[in-house]
Amino acid sequence: MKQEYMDILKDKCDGKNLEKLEALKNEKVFEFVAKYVKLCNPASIFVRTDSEEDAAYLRGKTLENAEEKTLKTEGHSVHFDGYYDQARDKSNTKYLLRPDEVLGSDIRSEDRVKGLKEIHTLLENMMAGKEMYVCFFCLGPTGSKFSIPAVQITDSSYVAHSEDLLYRSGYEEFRKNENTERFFRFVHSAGALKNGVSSDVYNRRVYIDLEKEMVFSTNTQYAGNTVGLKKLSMRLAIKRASEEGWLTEHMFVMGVNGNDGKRVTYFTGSFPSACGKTATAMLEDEKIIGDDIAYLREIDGKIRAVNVERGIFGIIQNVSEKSDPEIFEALTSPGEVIFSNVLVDSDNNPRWLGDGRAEPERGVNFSGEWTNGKKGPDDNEVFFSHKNARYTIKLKNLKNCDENLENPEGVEIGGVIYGGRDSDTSVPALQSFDWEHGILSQAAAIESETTSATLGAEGVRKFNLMANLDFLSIPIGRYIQNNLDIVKNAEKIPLIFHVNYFLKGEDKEYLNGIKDKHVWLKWMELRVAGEADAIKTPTGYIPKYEDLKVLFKQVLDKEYSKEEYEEQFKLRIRENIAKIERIKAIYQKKVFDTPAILIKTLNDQKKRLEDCQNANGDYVSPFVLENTQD
Ligand code: SPV
Ligand code: MN
Repeated sequence: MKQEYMDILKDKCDGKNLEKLEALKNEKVFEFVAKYVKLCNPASIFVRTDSEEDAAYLRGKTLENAEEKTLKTEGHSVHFDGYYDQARDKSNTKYLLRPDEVLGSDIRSEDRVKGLKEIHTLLENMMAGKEMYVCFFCLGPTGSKFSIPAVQITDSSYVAHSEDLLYRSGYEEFRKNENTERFFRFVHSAGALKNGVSSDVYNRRVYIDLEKEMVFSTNTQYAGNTVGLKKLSMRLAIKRASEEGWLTEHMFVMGVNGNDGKRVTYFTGSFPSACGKTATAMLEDEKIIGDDIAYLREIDGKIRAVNVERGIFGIIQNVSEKSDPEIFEALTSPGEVIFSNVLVDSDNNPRWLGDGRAEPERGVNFSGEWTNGKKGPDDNEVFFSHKNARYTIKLKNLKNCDENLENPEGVEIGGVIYGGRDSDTSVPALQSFDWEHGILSQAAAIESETTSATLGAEGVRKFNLMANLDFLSIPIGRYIQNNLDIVKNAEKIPLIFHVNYFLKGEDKEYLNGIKDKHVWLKWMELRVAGEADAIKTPTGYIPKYEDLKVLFKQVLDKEYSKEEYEEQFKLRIRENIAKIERIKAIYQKKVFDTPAILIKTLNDQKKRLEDCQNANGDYVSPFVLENTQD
């Protein structure tokens, strides 16, 4: 280690931790750590290897620092984020760009020089009196060509602990590959703490330096802003993937059993937050690999994917024994789980909205002592548990975790699913005509209606292509082109599907039950295997009534009526045309590099819809469409 780094580190780092660092023989790591030790000025440094002893040390620290408290069930703990720190801070998350770099108007950025200066000034002495945790991770399975090494520096034991559950340890990978020069770097400080939570919310920042593949985060604890390996790394990985010809997607990866369990077909799926993505990945009796972020590559003519993570940071609202038995069981059994922003009741048990039990009258939550009817500092009513309350758990603690989670080759993808919250336009399940049609008319056209879980009015449609808009670090048009190009040398191209779990009838009630998604997945599995027929419509292929009737019986033991099918799968032409106009306006007015083929694809779809409208009216029964097949 260069003397200048040693001089900085030896004051803060005891012999044991210095040894752990030196064993890596990696000057780039020494340089990075020394630079931020000097700037942030922690009281001490802990270096995390892959050992269980180090994991236990971090768990102990979370309790000592009061960032977590133990709950009644063995292995369970709770963490609270500050009252104003309950979600990703979109307005303070920015890319640091040089004056000649342009990402587009929907992607927030800041002048690189100015932003770097600001964040380095904020970080000065920010860790004074605290311990700095230096942690090594591997994004994706270890020993895999998909994977990316990463180093996280943080002064939050909660962040380090969460990362332990969510990511593969990477210390040994760094040690094996002494010359690793290119790795993602994350620097996080929770900043000043009051009652264990970040108190300086006005100086909350998440700044992304794409050039150095580095992200800074200050004055926040909420995992979406701080766990570098999650959404922060995703932004870096989208850029790297674009340069190297693969994809980083906001996708789950899961296996669906087919042919009476003799076949597994793997799917990836992209849905905006709070649209059923985790619930889909976690379907009972199917196989979960991941619920949030996937890397996809074309290898030997096939599209293969890995889960970037090894754990889940999932929304806990509405997880009940009835709706999500697999996860409910894991959340109520002994084992390592971090609950965040739930309520802790007088028995020291976690409680959350929609947990299927009688609502508590009092307890402790992210607002402090809570009783029914409490108003927060902003005068809003405080629910007993936050709508974005979450759980953090290792996937291997789930009964339905797939054996390929750690497969360095990933899994071959048979189908890709896109979805959003749409009350009145798309049918519940739809297959695109081909890859290009799916990417352009479905993935690039995702809109999702806001819920009461987000700020602002409810039911407003928000454009969110591939459910990835929040994380794009390249211009939108290029990102779409990358999605088109990934299959250009593929021999087996995955099918693309679109789902809508949120369709409502005239009475504003949902037309589908919460479990119906399982039927759509089974239908898709049959389509990939070539074992189900479909009806061609102007927007894509839809299931046949006869097939769904059988599947509803098999999967849910439910009689599925012709009337239900007709109402759910009728083609809503007026709404579909209106959607095309909205999406076209975005691509024509707001996106500067829209691929020409996108507008053509939307125009062709509009023409097919208009022809159908002229022949059949605004709303067309699937039975009519079936009888007019060419
Ligand atoms: C999401 O909001 O899409 C999440 C949680 O997966 S967060 O870590 O906040 O991004
Ligand atoms: Mn997500």
